[in-house]
Amino acid sequence: SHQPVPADKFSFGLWTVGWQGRDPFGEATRRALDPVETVHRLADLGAYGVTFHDDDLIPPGSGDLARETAVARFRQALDATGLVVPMATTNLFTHPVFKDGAFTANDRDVRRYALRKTLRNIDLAAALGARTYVAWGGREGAESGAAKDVRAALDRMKEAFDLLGQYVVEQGYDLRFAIEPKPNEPRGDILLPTVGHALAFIEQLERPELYGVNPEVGHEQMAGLNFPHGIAQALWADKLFHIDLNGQSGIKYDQDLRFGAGDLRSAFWLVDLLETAGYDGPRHFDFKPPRTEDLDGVWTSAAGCMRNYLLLRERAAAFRADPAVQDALHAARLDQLRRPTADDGLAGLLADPTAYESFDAEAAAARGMAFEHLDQLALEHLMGAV
Ligand code: 3MF
Ligand code: MG
Ligand code: MG
Ligand code: MG
Repeated sequence: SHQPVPADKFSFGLWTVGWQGRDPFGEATRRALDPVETVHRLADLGAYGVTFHDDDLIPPGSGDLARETAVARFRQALDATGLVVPMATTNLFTHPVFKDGAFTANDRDVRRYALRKTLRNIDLAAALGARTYVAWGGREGAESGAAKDVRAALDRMKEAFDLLGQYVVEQGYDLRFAIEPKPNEPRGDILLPTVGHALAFIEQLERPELYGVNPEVGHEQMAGLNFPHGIAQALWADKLFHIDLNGQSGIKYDQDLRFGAGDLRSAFWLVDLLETAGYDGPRHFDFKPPRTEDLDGVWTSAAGCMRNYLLLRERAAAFRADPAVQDALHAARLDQLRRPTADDGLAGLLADPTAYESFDAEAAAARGMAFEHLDQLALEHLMGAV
């Protein structure tokens, strides 16, 4: 069915549908949304979860009473709709105090404030039942060379994540961290720019098992990278803790189009991968309904994210089930790739004359791979021609 249901595990950030359309060149084009209204609208559309930055839910500068009221109203909406909070995150980028970053700001007092702000929202995330805490290093970066000592900044980044991990363990929270890479925007260059950088960083932490990644479609594509390939490596490393789905057309600013818009072919392979690789986390949309839209357009855009995912899920399943595709996969020797190269061991490999002495490299080189036929079948399925 193309009608989303909670079992599909679709979730949205408050800041996505709530984006008012402010950009570097223009003012807001839409009014602010009340988080309670958002929870009800998302539930009506068939989503299962809602996520938030601390500041999305609790307006910055709120006193204790206003904070408690905001949280209580939100909880009430969750209870009324059955929506869950699978993930929460911290806004460490909007306030001017974070202009040089948060965990890696050169100012030590800014770093200490950023950690306290994060720890405070981790308490709220745990209280609301979140199992994943996302960390996007919004302004952890630089525009010029000497402004950031990158090795010292990575020491501070590690220090921050180790402290956050220690806190979660000491509090007994059932919460893991998902680091969100992004190559640039709003800084000229951002630390941990890609999935690969983040995966390597995690291995340097005190408790690597507590940390994974939250890759975003557009962020990897901004770096010119193949998103499904990055996701496959994260899955291979058991580190795909969460995912930000949206659309992007090539290497340009962070477009945050609705899922399915932008690079549709890449979206097809992404859904094929998520649905066949056993990923069972949220399908989280981090998109921005374009500022051309009124609020009706916002909800149309949100519904489109989910519908496009479901359509692609159907198309990908049909592709995999097609006997012609199975033949084409065999002809392209995908089954051979799954077989170990030297299941006879190093000694067997060295002793096997067919592996080298009598191997006919010219004949092997002349064998076509039949990938074009395979990819054409994929396109036909994607375009609904079969
Ligand atoms: C920026 C993003 C962020 C993160 C969010 C969650 C505002 O490009 O993608 O969205 O996803 O901060 O940590
Ligand atoms: Mg984006
Ligand atoms: Mg983004
Ligand atoms: Mg994101």
